[in-house]
Amino acid sequence: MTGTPNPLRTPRFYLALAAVALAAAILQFRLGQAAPPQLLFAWLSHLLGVPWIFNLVHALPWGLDAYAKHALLAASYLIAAGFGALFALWAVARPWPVRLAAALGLALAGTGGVLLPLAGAGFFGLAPDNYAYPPLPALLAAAGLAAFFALLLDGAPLRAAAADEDRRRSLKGLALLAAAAAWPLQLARAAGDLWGRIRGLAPEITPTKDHYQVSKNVVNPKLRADRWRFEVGGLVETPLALTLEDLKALPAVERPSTLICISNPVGGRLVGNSVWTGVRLRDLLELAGVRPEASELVLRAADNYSDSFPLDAALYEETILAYLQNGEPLTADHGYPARLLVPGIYGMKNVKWLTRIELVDEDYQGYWQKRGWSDRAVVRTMSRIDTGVATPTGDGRVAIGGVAFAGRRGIRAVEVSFDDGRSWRAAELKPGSSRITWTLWRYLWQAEPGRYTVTVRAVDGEGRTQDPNPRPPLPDGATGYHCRKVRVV
Ligand SMILES: Nc1nc2c(c(=O)[nH]1)N[C@H]1C(S)=C(S)[C@@H](COP(=O)(O)O)O[C@H]1N2
Ligand SMILES: [Mo]
Repeated sequence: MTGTPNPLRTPRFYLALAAVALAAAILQFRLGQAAPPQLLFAWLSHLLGVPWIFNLVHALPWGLDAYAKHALLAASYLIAAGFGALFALWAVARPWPVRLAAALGLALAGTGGVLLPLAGAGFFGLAPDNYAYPPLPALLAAAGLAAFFALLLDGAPLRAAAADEDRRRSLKGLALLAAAAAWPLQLARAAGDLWGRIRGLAPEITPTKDHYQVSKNVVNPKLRADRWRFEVGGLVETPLALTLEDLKALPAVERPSTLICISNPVGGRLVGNSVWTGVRLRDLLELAGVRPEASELVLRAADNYSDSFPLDAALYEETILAYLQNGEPLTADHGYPARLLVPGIYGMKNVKWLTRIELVDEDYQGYWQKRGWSDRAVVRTMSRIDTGVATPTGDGRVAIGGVAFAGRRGIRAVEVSFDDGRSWRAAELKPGSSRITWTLWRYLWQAEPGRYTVTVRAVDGEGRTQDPNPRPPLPDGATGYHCRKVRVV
């Protein structure tokens, strides 16, 4: 064997491939640009069926479900880059016209399919109007690709194993350092009042960074406020077109409101409670003048998403077009510059990146309804145990807790059972929640160390106890009691 080693036989080749795929995926997430892997994802999820993917993603342990889309995107880049590299390797040994054609083809595919979409110009330059245009990513992606091909041509093996050993040791050191830094933080947290001290219990107001994030998109749109318009049309007297400035000039309301995804499984984390600020939708509808025939609203968004709900829900005084979450402008993932919040119905009807509302006089089937999910989508009563380990209260007892939510009906009571539902004991409710927010609950008792199986159920504001029959999220939202092992140490 002489000459340059076969790149396919070097670990560096595969490392470089993985690094480029990961870098492209991360870039795409940071910048919110649509690219071919998104189309591939849409096609795959269509082919495999959405419920199947949902179940698979929800089954992932350790909160990995939050990274499922990143992994999928990285994998699709990896596959694309792998095919490109194989094709290049095949072409290298051919006569020059084939080499030239292959080089042109790869350059075209790379530019039109990767660089332009990453730069915000869309797939082969076909930009959707609302996406932003940062020029930097194109350069970064070009640099990444150049580095990749440089690595590919230089087939040298990885550094010596000793260097690896060093790296492993310093990683271990870093992990220990992080763990040591986390310890005083834990202690500081334990000093608060009991509600705040129960380990694992969700805070009443979910910080934006912890608020669950769901959308149909692999990559969410990043809209520019200066180009954004919010329109009201259809069966109205005066169609409206408002800028973000116009919207902010109208009287605003602010209140906490709980959002829950219809695909949230029993005990799941796709639920959050933020403080939202915005304009009452009914004020906007009053400005436009709703015609008497109108019975339903169709909501359309910049990501080609749409959904609908009945006019009476639009007129609730808590239904708002929000532009602040927890006092800050909406983040791109939560719908910047504005999104709808309508209490009592599942998250999917709370349209983000909202661009248009149309009043119509007939039933409309939105994005998820066409895929089998409920159209009425009224939130079912749920309750969750947040604590895997009970917290000592300091007076010889231990505390467990969680959240309960019933859409617009409010929570009247929460009960826990230690004998699989044969007997129930009343939990304490944290005062101060509203009808449209979740309610925190806790239960304190004198306990011997050991493992306990705890079940929880809630009673809504209309006096109805949560549905005990286990049902999966599709099509109407999950039902059944949350049951969980709790340790007392
Ligand atoms: N434009 C648009 N709005 C959307 C979606 C979407 O894919 N596109 N997903 C919906 C779904 S399924 C849910 S559960 C909520 C989640 O809102 P959040 O990410 O702010 O928690 O947004 C809804 N609004
Ligand atoms: Mo959802």
